[in-house]
Amino acid sequence: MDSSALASISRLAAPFKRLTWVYLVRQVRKCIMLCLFLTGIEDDTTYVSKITRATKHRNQLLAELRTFKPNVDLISEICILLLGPVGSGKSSFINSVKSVFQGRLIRQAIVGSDYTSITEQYRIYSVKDGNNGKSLAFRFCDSMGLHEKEGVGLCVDDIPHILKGCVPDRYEFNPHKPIRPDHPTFIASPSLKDRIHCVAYVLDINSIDDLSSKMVAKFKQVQKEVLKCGIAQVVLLTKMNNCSKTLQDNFLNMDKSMTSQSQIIEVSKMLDIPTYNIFMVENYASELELDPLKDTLILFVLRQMLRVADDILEDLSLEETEKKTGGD
Ligand SMILES: Nc1nc2c(ncn2[C@@H]2O[C@H](COP(=O)(O)OP(=O)(O)O)[C@@H](O)[C@H]2O)c(=O)[nH]1
Ligand SMILES: [Mg+2]
Repeated sequence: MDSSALASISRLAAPFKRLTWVYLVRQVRKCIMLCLFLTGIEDDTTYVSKITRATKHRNQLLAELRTFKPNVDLISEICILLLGPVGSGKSSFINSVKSVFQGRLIRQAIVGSDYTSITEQYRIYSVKDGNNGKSLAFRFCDSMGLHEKEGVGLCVDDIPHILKGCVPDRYEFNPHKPIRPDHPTFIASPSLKDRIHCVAYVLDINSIDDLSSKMVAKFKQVQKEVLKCGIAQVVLLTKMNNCSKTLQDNFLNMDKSMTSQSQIIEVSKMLDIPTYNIFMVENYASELELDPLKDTLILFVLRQMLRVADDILEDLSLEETEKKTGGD
């Protein structure tokens, strides 16, 4: 065979050689993936990639919330009131938010599901930025738990006073008697900054079906007061198990992943609150270390709450300005 014939054969064979190489590389890659899977390393690589992505999102949300400022000049902090049955996770949510900003677990708000161990005090908590120790532009109000029975738990007649900002930090609730304007610590002329700007109804996601009709009626009673004051309302469903699985690690579309959940649809119907204002969260309970996946969800939920409050605040501030100027 002459050299020109050899050259044309080799030209003709070139694409097949390349195909063979591609085929070989693919086979080797498949073998490596199979070995990794069999040795359990593949799971680890997926886990590491999940944590890396969660950490990135957590840090972005942290940066955004650290510089958050309410839209309205009249206030420097958005005040979120948590309302819900005893044991639903109100205090744990406050501790969880504090923990994420401090970079370590904080157990400041008293946590406990035993009725007798529950404090009857109204508490207002600011949240500090672990980087510089400064207070962030939001705070939480932790109240006594709601109970279906009258004379047990937070008295509904206390609610308008709490919403208007008349109840001071550390006020001791009396389930039988609401605070009165002649109480020595009653805040008689609260300004917009003392008011509640967002109410979050907190419910254990696993006990939605067990909520009695009396409890739902109590919620409706409370909602009536909240609506009368023109305050933003959201729902926080706590104790979600394995948040990353439910959200399918879709950090960019967490709102979409949430609103499609059956519990959210159920609560939306029950409390007549749109699905986009109902959030799921997994609080820190018995953990010893922070988890970037949990942090991301906690921060995401907090950001959504602040956005809802901010939108409504413009209306409230207008009302306040009108009051000051005598409605001119
Ligand atoms: N697993 C789990 N436990 C939680 C969660 N939130 C709260 N808890 C636990 O539920 C119990 C009641 O929580 P707590 O914050 O005191 O509820 P509160 O009465 O509404 O303030 C405590 O034992 C918490 O550790 C959560 O998201 N997941
Ligand atoms: Mg509590």
